[in-house]
Amino acid sequence: MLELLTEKFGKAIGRLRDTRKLTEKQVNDILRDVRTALLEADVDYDVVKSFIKRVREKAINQDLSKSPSPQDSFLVSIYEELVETLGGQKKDLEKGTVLFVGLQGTGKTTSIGKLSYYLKEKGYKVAVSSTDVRRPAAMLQLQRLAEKVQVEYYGFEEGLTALEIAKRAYERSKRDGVDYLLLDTAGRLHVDEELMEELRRIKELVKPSEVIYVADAMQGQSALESARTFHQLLGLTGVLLTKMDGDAKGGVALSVKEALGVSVKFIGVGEKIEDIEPFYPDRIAQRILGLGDIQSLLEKVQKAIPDDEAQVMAYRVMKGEFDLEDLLKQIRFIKSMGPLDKLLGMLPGIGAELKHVKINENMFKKMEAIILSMTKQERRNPKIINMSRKQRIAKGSGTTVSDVNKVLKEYEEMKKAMKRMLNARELPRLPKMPFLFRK
Ligand SMILES: Nc1nc2c(ncn2[C@@H]2O[C@H](COP(=O)(O)OP(=O)(O)OP(=O)(O)O)[C@@H](O)[C@H]2O)c(=O)[nH]1
Ligand SMILES: [Mg+2]
Repeated sequence: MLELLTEKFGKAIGRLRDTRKLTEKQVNDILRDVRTALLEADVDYDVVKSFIKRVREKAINQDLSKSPSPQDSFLVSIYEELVETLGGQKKDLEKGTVLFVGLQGTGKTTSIGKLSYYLKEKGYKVAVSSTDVRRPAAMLQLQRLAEKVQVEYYGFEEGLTALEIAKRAYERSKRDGVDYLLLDTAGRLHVDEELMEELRRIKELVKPSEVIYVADAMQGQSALESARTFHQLLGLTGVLLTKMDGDAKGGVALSVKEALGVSVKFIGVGEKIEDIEPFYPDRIAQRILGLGDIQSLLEKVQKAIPDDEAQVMAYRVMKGEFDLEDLLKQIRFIKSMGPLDKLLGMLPGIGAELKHVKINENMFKKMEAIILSMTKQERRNPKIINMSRKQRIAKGSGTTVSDVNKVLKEYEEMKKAMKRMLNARELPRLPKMPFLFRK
């Protein structure tokens, strides 16, 4: 996701870091690179123009030559304006009835499933319902998702109109005291009057707290054209961008705020139920600028490793007791966090390079198999693993002795690295702003 932008920005930022003195010419050169990066990533032309203008004005007003570190100041300007372009402050989803609208196949129903999961995990009471009466399969799709996530699905007898369903679902949600009622609507191939009229009347009836436009990021700028029509008629309050995991260049994410005046609130990053992320402009800007998305990464890790487990493990590492049982646990945690390339993409500086590396998920499976073929005693005390034991382990896991050696070596290195890390006593606190990169 956003790899292209990250890669292209990387070039401009690299140039910035390599300069000793930041002259006006260099500022212009860097801004030209930034401009190209944005245009190539399919960011709306007007958005690019105004972005560059704002950064340049900021640079002039600040008088970079007077700054103790002109490079950092300039980079901060780029960062700040990027955050602004992406929507500024992250805004939460208002409680109440949330109406999802958009063209056919953009991911409305799937996203409602994901979002109901996301909100339920946060402890909210969620219900979903579908007004897509033209296609019974569409309602069934939502019902299945609701069953999977275990949130309430409001189904009604056949033959009701979309409006009647909306009304009943709304009334029931009030009675049930739900925090969020997520209301699905039918999609169309093109913006058409009948659909717009139906949506308008649903809106009037349920007075939604949010009207979320679901857009397919792969469609690039054209996704925004129809969004404008929806916005005029319905007054959107936010956008959910789906398929950000695909080959989308990501430009839409940067164009939404300026084009519509509302922000992206969530992004879909895969087909699975947990593949949804709230959209944090500051974190995304950090990611694009190659500063990594440390915060999101931490959240992911914290979710996968329960606090007390993590503490026990840290304590064991410090005492030099980190053994292969612990490693096995770690492998399982990592696996439970989902595809590794997604995870690593959030790390500072790695995102852009990652494009060329193929993360070998099989490696983890192999490691797991090897460790599982060891006896408990061996896992607790890897020192006793001699040649004949290695042969037995290799055979048991369907690998070779050299594979076993690799795992053992990796374990030793990991143990050392972890110890070093914890010995640094206090891990540096993560700064909110990217002041990190003085050479
Ligand atoms: N890769 C990927 N696929 C997605 C994402 N969101 C949705 N999809 C896929 O997009 C397809 C369409 O999704 P739906 O949720 O049925 O779309 P819809 O907007 O409800 O479609 P209609 O009801 O026909 O208008 C499905 O195959 C989803 O799995 C995403 O974030 N990433
Ligand atoms: Mg649907």
